Amino acid sequence: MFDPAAESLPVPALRALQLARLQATVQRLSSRVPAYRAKFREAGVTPDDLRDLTDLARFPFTRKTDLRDAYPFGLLSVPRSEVRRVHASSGTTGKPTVVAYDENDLDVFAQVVARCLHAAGARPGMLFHNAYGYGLFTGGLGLHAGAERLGLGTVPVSGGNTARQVELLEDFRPEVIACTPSYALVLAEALRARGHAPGDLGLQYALLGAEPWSDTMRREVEAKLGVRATNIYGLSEIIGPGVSNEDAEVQHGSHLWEDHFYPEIVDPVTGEILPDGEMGVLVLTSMTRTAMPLLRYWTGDLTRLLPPVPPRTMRRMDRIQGRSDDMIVLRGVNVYPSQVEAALADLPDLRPHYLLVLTRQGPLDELHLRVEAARHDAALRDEVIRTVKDRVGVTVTCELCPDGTLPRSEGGKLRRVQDLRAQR
Ligand code: DLL
Repeated sequence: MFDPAAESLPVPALRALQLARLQATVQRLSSRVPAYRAKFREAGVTPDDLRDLTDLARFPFTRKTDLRDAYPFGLLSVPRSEVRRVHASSGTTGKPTVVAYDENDLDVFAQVVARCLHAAGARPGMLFHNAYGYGLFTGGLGLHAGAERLGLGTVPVSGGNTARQVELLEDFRPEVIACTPSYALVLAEALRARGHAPGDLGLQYALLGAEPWSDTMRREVEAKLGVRATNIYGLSEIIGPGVSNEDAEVQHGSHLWEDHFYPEIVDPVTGEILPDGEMGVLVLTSMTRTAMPLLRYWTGDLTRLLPPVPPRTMRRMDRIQGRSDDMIVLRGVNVYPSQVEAALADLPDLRPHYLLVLTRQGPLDELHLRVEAARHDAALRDEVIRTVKDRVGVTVTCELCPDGTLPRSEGGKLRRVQDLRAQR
C-alpha cells in the first residue's frame, strides 16, 4: 500500500472520519456556496441535521445540470484567486463541465492517484508511460502528478500518434503504462505489427480506465501486452482519475478511497439508498476537496459496492456496468451496451471490437450490432443474434466484420453506440 495508515484504517475509525469530513463539507457548502444554501433550504435541511451517516440521505443530490447552471465558477467555495488548476469535460450538449482545484485539492489528487498506481503494481523508480491525454481532460495531468508523488519516472506522452508511442515504448522500456483500454488494444496491435512478442519490451503493469471495459478485454490486453492490467476509475467532477483502482494481485473490484470520497449506491429511479452488493447508480461526495467540493454527486455510473479485501479496510466497487443515461430503451426493453458486450464475451471467434447502431425504421427502433469476427458465416451470425436475445432480451440484426474495420481508439474515449434515430 502507498498509504498504509489510511488504506487500512480500522472500519470504526474510518466511519468516524467520514462523518466528521461530511459534516465539515456540508458546513462549508452551506456557508460559502449560495447555490448549495438554496438547495439545502429547498430540501428543508441544515448542516446540523447531519448527525450520523444515515442522515446523509436527507440531503439533496448534485447533478451535472447543477454544474452547468453554475458555469463556470458558480460552485467555488474559495475565492477565484485561490484556484490553481481548472479542468473541464466536454458533454454531448452545451457548455463543458468545469472543475476547479486549489492547492489542497492538487495535493489530494496526487495522493489518491499515487495510491492507485501503487495498487496497480507500480513501485518507486519504475518508468511510467502516460498515454492519457494532457489538457483539459483530467487523465494526463492527474496520472502525471500521482506518478511523481509515488516516485515514478514519468514520460508525459499524452494520447494519440501511435507510431511515436510505439517508438518510445521500444526505446525507453517503461515498466508501467496508463491509457484507455481501447487504446491499449491499438498499441498492442501496433507492437505486434512491428514484430514484438508480448512482454518483450519489459512492460509489466497497465492502468486502464476512463471508459467501460470487460474482463474479456482485460485478458486480451494482458495476453497481447504481457502485462497485468487493472481498472482505474474516476470522474472530473469528483477529482479525475483516482477515485478507485484494482489491486494487481486481487484484480477484482476497485478499492475506493473512502476517506476522500464517500460512496452511496442508489436506485436509478427513486434515488433511495441501496444496500452494499446491490446494483445501482454510484453517488459520490468529495469530502476533502476545498475549491469545489460536491455533495452526493449523481455520477450516472451503474455499479455495486463490494466488501474490502484485507489488509485494506475500504470497500471496493465493481466494474461499471453502464451509465444510467446510456440506457437504450429498445421497444420497451432496457438495454445497456455493456450487457451486449458481456453476452458476446463468451462466444468464440468474436473480437472485442464492436459497435451498436440504433436506427428507426418507421415507428420501430432497430438495434444493429456490428462486431469483428474470425469467421463470417451465417451460423456464427445466427448464434450471435440468439445469444443476445437470450441474455439481453432484445432482437438485434448483426453484421460480422473483418478484422480492423470498426473504429479504434485514437487515444481518447471510444464510443460504442451510434444513435442515428434522429436522422432520416
Ligand atoms: O474519465 C477520469 C479518468 C481518467 C478515469 C483516466 C480513469 C482514467 P471524465 O472524462 O469526467 O473523467 O469521465 C468520467 O468516464 O463517469 C464513467 O462513466 C467513465 N469512466 C471512467 N473510468 C471508468 C472505468 C475521466 N474504469 C466518466 N470504467 C465516468 C468504466 C469509466 N467507465
